Amino acid sequence: MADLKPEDLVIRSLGERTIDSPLDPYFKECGNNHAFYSDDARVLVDNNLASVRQTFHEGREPLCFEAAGPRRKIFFDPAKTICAVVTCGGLCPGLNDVIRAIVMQAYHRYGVPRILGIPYGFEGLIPEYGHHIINLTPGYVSNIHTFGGTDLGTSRGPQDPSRMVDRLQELKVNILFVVGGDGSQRGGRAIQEEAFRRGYHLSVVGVPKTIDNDMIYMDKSFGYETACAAAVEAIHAGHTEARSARNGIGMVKLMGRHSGFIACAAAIASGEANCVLIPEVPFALEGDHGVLEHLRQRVVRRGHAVIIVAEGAGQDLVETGGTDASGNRRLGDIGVFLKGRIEGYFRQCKTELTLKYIDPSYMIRSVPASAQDRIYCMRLGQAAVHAAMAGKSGVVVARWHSTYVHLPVAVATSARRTVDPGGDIWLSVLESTGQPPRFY
Ligand code: JJ5
Repeated sequence: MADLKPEDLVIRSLGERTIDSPLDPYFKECGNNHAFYSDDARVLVDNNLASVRQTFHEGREPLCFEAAGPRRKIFFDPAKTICAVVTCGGLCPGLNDVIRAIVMQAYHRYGVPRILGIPYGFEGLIPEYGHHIINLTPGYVSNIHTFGGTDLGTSRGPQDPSRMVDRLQELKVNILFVVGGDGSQRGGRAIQEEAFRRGYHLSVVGVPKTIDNDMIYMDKSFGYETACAAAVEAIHAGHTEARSARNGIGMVKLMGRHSGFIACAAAIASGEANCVLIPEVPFALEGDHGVLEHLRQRVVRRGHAVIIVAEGAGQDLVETGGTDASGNRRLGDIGVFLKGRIEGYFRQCKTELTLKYIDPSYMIRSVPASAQDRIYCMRLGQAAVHAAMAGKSGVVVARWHSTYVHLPVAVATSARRTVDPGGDIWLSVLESTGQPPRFY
């Protein structure tokens, strides 16, 4: 969001906070006197010193996010609070860790006795689907983080906010945690607005999910590092296949509908990629300076090549049509398309070729989170519970400049983060692959 204004960053609360946090005696016992955060604690949006100086120079305060963390006074009386958790959209490493963190924090730290699991995404709030609400206890969630996927189940797509609020009211839910992507966070906001309209005190707090790492004002999204590590394994398989064949090409398609962060990171980390194609950098296939001839020359020179293609790359070249249940535009399969074109080109040039195409998307999405991602999911889940108990609503939790913050849903969903073709990540890709700066 280019032109953020201070009022865009104000976090809505359901009302005055009058209840002493049960964490107060706990923190004292732990010897931590600094654990509570005031609502005035702020984190700079732009921490570049020159920008900060400029805003002061203009007589303005620099733009800041509200810091996340436990509040001394909270809105909800834990003993009378009912929480619910829903996971939406595609799988991402760490979903179970987030569910577990929310349950453990709400139950053990705040003393919330009842936490409901909404099955299969927003569908679980529509009775006609016949899904059964799950009673989430510490016992239920204690081991779920050792598995990938989501123990709650998931589904794509929106449901009628009014009907979902009917169901939440019926279940007497006070707090809804939405673990999902931008569409689901917008869905959560629609629920929050409908509840507000009815005068129903419902706090909706989101934990943003995007395996593509394309959220703005987020250092990194949960599961992204785990996904990169799994993607490196797939690249290694592609490299092994390529090296073991005469004139072998290993082609690996990685996630990244609009942002090629996984493709770039995994390619750099693997040290085995010779060519990376991402949505942010257009490329030509044909001609002396196109991808096809570059690959052919590499194969002739070195006997093999490894090419990484992000799913959203080269969409100008492939047929597309329609949208999926989440409203995302259906992408043409650039992997299958490229495979055909590469094989056709080598045939035409009478250059022998063995091409192995690997599409590891589901293997990557379904792995359990790495140790670092587990820690991160735990912290995001804890921050979400603190925000909700304080009565914050219409927010997602994020980590920005290494600090946990509250972002209004409207800000978090206002734009996506992409790889800067003139920036240092892409430069590292060019340096590590040796591919030309442009295919034209
Ligand atoms: O329209 C979008 C969009 C807008 C912001 N489509 C995909 C991704 C996107 N973003 C980034 C984003 C991703 C996940 C979450 Cl939870 C959020 Cl809030 C934003």
